[in-house]
Amino acid sequence: MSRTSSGVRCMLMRGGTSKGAYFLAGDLPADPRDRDLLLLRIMGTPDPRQIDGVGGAHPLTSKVAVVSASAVEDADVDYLFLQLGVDDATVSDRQNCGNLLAGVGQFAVERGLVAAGPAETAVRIRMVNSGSLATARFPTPNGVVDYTGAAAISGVPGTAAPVLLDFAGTEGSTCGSLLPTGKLRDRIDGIEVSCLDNGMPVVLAGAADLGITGYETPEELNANTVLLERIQSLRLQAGELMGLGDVGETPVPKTTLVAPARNGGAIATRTFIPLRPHASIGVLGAVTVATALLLDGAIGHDLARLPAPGEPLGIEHPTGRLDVTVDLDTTGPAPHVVRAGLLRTARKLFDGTVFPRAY
Ligand code: NQM
Repeated sequence: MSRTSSGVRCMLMRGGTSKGAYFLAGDLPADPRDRDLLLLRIMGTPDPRQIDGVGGAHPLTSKVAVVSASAVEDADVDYLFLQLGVDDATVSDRQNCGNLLAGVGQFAVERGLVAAGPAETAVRIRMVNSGSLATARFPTPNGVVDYTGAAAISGVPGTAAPVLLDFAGTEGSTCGSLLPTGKLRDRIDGIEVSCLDNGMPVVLAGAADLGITGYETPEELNANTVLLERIQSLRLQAGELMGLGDVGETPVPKTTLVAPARNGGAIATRTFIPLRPHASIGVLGAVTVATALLLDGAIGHDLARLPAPGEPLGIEHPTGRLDVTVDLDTTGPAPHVVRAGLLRTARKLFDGTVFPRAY
């Protein structure tokens, strides 16, 4: 264990459109309570500016990945995602993060958990939060991780090496089933919603039903306190219906408001995590929204411009578009997700020793 009384080995990475601190599990306390208290001190939570830690003062930059050699045969590494609060001293393992996931394979090679291939490396990752499996495939010319490349993703300036993510078993990640309320639609506060979990528990509603266009900026949405109150009411009731209990203090379910696509995609989205407007959309959030679009009767299906079968669904968001492929088997009594995939990029920002603030 490379932990001293004052410092902990840590790599800061951008994963997709998020940023977080990556640790080897062995470099952190084994007891989850001690681990979480240490992580709060490292990230600078609770404090709206996280000024005394390495957190970035937003849920998208207050994230932690804990990585270890996998305990199961069909994976190379285990990845536990922890969402740290910014203003609140909370650490939650109740959701996945497909964005930080994008950096896990490269981190595993850098730390020697997985041997790099001569040209590219595929790392099989068990997402501990849900038990789902993902494969990350990325370039490793001459056996070394190369972060440079020509892949561009919306919400991140410039280009980087492509990380291809392929998911299996994401259905019911947190709630146990794809349609946790047992229905394609529910009615809450007089509005039709769909509650789905294909990697991320999401409540979908029509933007127009909540009195917005669905094309507002995150700043405009953040200033709309009436809207935020309505979203909180929706998600609190949806949380109960989805079997998640009282979700007042937890980051899931997220809410995504949908409107017709405007930029060549399948649908336009505005997502709240859980109340802060997302600058783009989460990876597994997008996978879940794309799944809803394919289900006749779910919110979004009728608004969507669906591509030819097998083609990616363009999920438009405030800073661009995330293209997702979802293979859905609808031949049985209930729809079943076969696989999902998408492209991300990730980058090592800093590798060294992080110093937690004193209590
Ligand atoms: O949905 C935001 C993000 C996420 C999580 C969130 C994510 C995902 O943008 O898989 O990536 O929903 O909290 O990183």
